[in-house]
Amino acid sequence: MSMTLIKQFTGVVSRLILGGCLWLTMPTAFAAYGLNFQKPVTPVAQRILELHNMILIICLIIFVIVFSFMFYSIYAHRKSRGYKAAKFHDNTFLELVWTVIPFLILVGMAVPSTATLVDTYDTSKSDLTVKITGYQWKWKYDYPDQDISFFSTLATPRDQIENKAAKGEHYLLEVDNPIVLPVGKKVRFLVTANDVIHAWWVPQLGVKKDAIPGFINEIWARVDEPGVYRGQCAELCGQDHGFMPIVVNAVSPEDFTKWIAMQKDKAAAESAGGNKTWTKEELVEKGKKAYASTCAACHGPEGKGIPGVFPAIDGSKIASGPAEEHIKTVLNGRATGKFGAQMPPFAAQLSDTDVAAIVTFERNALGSNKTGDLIQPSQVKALRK
Ligand code: HEC
Ligand SMILES: [Cu+2]
Repeated sequence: MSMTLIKQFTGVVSRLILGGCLWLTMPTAFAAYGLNFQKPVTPVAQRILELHNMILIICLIIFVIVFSFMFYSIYAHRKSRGYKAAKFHDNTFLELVWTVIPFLILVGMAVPSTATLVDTYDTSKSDLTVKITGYQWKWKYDYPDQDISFFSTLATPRDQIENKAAKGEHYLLEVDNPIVLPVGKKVRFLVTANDVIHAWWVPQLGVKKDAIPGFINEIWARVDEPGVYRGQCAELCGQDHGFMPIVVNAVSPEDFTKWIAMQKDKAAAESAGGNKTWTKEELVEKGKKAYASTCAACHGPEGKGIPGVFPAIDGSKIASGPAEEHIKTVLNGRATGKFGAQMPPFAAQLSDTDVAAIVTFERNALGSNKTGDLIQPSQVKALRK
């Protein structure tokens, strides 16, 4: 290496170190970059944080000892002082020391790590079970014992995502229906997925679990402080993988009971809606909202699609042809192979009323579509397999 190259190199390194030191001394930098863990709110999250701190300190001590020793040796025994290296080998005592000490350190780290791991997997004696299912790109929460089930989708307005509006405080970390948990109760999560691999991750709960189609993974949390805790899907699960956040609402057991009752009322109202006859305005209004949360991710907020990947609904032959074909496409999905993606089936995700509303909206109020017909929930019901 030539002298100028060495000079350049040391210049860059010293500037990096200087910059790093300056950055570390700025208190705002810590807040903005979130250097530490988020505040733990479950016993497991607390244990994970303590484990992390302990191991970090052990690493730091080893780092300081090893590097001090190394730099001292290089400096004190340098050639310009005429130092001559000792010529010995096979020192049984030294060899024992450098085998036994690392072994003890490793055991010292393995014992608490394993204990924490065992704790995170111990889902026994739970008070409540919630099944979590990952979908592209939303979460479904089932409370089997309470007979409740709902979807949770991103609530950030499209305008914020496309930089047409200022970003909100919880940009991309807000949902329409948060998962609600009672504080002080051990909740067992059964985590799975419907299409591709997702991962349910809420840092403050100390929970991160892969959601894999065909498998059910178990994990648990006991939230001790009421509050709102946010997380995200932690898997590259498709084009909108950053758009399936998680919001956990931890409430008192009394509020939880009230919430359960409210969900039941909502479900009853929804199934009553399946039997009633709707007006076109009602359907279009409901359908517009449901389209935005369920279909717009692929077909676009204005139904323009993405050429070659997602067909446009605005001007689509199906959305202007016979209604039966349109409804069936939504219920059963489609994969003609002509596009870079598949249309997933929505029969299990959407109620008859939702499908009727979305299809009516698409046929009458999306882009230039204007068939003039309206679809009732009973028509959707008749087409379900
Ligand atoms: C994950 C992405 C995705 C989502 C979400 C999605 N679709 Fe699709 N959709 C597709 C793809 C891809 C096709 C083309 C499938 C094919 O023909 O091979 C398609 C096709 C369609 C078609 C037929 C269009 C035509 O002219 O061929 C309609 C109608 C439709 N979707 C409606 C909906 C509705 C209503 C929703 C919301 C309930 C929805 N889609 C949600 C990906 C999606
Ligand atoms: Cu995901």
